[in-house]
Amino acid sequence: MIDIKKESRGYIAHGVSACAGCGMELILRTVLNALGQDTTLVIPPGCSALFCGFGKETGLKVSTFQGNLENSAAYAAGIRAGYEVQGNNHSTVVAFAGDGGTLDIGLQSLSGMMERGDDVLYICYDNEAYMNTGIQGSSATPLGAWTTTTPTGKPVYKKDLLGIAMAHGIPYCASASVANIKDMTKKVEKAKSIQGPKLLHIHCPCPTGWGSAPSKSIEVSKKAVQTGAWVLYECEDGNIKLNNPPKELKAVQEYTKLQKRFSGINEEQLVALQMGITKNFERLMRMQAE
Ligand SMILES: Cc1ncc(C[n+]2csc(CCOP(=O)(O)OP(=O)(O)O)c2C)c(N)n1
Ligand code: SF4
Ligand SMILES: [Mg+2]
Repeated sequence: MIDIKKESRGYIAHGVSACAGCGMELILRTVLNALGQDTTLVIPPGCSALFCGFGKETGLKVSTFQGNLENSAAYAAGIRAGYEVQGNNHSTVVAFAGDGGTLDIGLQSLSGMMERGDDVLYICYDNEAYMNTGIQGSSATPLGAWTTTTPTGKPVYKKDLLGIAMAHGIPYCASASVANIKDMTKKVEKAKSIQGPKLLHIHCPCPTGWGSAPSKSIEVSKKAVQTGAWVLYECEDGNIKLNNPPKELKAVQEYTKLQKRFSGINEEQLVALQMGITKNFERLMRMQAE
């Protein structure tokens, strides 16, 4: 097999682009650089589908299939099963889906994949709303954040995707962020080396939906990690490990003030958001110690 990456730069064609400062594009480039040519991708509708292309054109240099929003995990499991029948146990099969396609619409098929133990790497890039259809709130939207369907700020907390994955007892799951590309690459490589279902939940800055400056995407992501709004950790065979956790969390305003989606947040919501973040961080630290 010719490794296209050696022939050109990366596995995404030049000239194919998302909005300026999009975290999703950086995540997909990083993931494919880590996985290599022998990868088969399933991508549902969402912003990442633009890389699949239209008609006879594609922006991706690995095998890719665009499925439906509700069943990326089922498609990936089916492809894996087909490869096994053909005697192919070397290709990495990956579902690459947004938060809406994962935590809401595709959750049932993801649960089935994890329960059956299919050898699939599932990656959710989490930009915390249905961005491709105009910024509707999802169950991954944080408390207090504006979206077109939560005009006064989302009234409830974000769903805990890794908690759901851990409850299925899968061999490996982890969170990652563009705030730390080295850490993300390590986790993708580790997931590739493990047999069975793996899930990576990757925080994905979206300047268009978050109202943040395109040039500040990495800074915003770093603030998410420093405030505990996004915790970097992994769970391997049931053992939780936080990856370089901050010694002390910064106040959540350090993160929210960089994004217009939080500009209308009221005092009560801000207190609740801070409380949820602190509680979640302390809970994970306790789970690590157990
Ligand atoms: C079952 C179904 N419902 C709705 C849609 C319309 N739709 C296409 S893309 C999209 C947004 C998906 O959001 P997410 O998975 O978070 O990805 P993002 O656009 O944020 O990258 C929606 C709702 C669809 N294709 N299928
Ligand atoms: S709307 Fe957000 S996720 Fe979609 S391409 Fe633009 S920056 Fe990326
Ligand atoms: Mg989304």
